[in-house]
Amino acid sequence: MKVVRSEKHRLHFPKGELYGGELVRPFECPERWDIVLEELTKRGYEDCNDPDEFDVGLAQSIHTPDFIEFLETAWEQWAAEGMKGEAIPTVIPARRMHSNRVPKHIDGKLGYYCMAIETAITGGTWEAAKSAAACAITAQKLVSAGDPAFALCRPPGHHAGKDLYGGYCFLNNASLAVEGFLRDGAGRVALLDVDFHHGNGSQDIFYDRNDVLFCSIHGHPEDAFPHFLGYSDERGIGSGEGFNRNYPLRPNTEFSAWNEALQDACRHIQKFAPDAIVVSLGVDTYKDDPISFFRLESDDFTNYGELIGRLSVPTLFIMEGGYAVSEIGMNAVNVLDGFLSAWHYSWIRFILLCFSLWWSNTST
Ligand code: Q9C
Ligand code: ZN
Repeated sequence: MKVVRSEKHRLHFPKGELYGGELVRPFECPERWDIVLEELTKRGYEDCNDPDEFDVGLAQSIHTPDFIEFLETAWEQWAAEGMKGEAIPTVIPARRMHSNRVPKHIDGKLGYYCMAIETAITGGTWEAAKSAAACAITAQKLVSAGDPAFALCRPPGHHAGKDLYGGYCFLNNASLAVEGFLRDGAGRVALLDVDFHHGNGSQDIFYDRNDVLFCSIHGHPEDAFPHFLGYSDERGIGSGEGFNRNYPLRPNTEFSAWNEALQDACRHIQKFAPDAIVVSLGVDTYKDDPISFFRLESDDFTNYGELIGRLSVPTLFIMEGGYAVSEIGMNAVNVLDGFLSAWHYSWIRFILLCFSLWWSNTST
């Protein structure tokens, strides 16, 4: 399995995240990336520190062109207004206000495009977001060419919608990869989101489509961020009906219950018979995650990686959340190791099957 990553992620590191009424050091920090890479290197993963250029055309088929232009110019506009801090909205188009007229002033624009205000925009944010998207697409090409891959994306992406940023996300890296697979000839792609938080952005992007099956296992929106999406009755719309599956789970959920949800999701994925699977890999389901409430242990990550590997479908892993920084490497790479053990095993089974067919042919 190859790893695609870019040093440019460091260009995005706001000083402040609005949390509990205070500006704290962001949970989504560059050390997360360092620790995952360190673990990958330790376990002998092949490192490709060289993503291709960011593909704007592809991005425009996932995000609206005005949103992309906003991300590109937000910092300039903010700085031009003489603002002293990092760019954070203060006004949001709430009920009965205009929510489809893009404001001219940057304060209005930020509120228009934001889904959660903990996420600040800085001078380096756009470059970093583009580099994460480029990693996802480069890794998708590797998978299309026949090898499983891991995109060590930072900033993450699954909260970013067609025209929404927030929840630490700007461009939806996993959705871009899904679109990449479809462009390269896949007929159907499954997007499996195992991050602790509901992948509201990915759901938003593919909600009316039947060529992408989206499955998400996450903290129940009654109890957890993003609060306004992720209920089990959200099943897709129009021809997309039945192609969106949410598994909201309650506080303190242990691996056994979490794994049952994953098994159900895997059954649906199998029935869907995708040409590729993209996994939104957040490891904030870990028991000691500082902002989440599931109870997975480090070994459980290996275990569910195997389950995904047994699907025997070309698979791309995209890094999303995970904020227990010292354990993020072990947990994320455990999923990859688990996947690879089952993946290799399924090839051995396949070769044995071919051999036994050949043998029974020649011996009769
Ligand atoms: N009290 C990702 O994992 N804040 N984003 C939650 C909880 C936002 C998480 C506050 C969490 C965003 C990619
Ligand atoms: Zn998360």
